[in-house]
Amino acid sequence: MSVELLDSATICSFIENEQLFNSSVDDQFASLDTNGDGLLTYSEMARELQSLRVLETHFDFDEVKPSRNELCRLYGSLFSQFDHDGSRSVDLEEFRSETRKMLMAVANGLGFLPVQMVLEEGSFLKRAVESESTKIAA
Ligand SMILES: [Ca+2]
Repeated sequence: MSVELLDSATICSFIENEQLFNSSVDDQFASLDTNGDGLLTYSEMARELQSLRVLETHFDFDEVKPSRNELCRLYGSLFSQFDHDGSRSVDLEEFRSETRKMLMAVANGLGFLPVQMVLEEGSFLKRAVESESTKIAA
């Protein structure tokens, strides 16, 4: 984990770089798909859902700790956001489009002022920051 400065432009340029974005999403999908059947079940998604939860707490100003039941409900509703056709599993197409939507939402929430965030190694936001810094170096 590292602390990075993030602004909406960084996230937007990451999403707009289709090749980089798709390969990042594909990597993430493959690492979550532990049985390699090309579909993510709820339990395979659990790790990703938890990292989204971490994201959400950054935007949560009142520090209310949710109960276990509330967390289950939250993960369940996040999962069904990904599972567009309600098949109880998430395919690559669904994963791509929902990840894009969520990153857009983060970008909109950030606005123009950079915000410091704790980012996990290999997370989408971390990749966005890395791609931005290599662009500046180049
Ligand atoms: Ca699977």
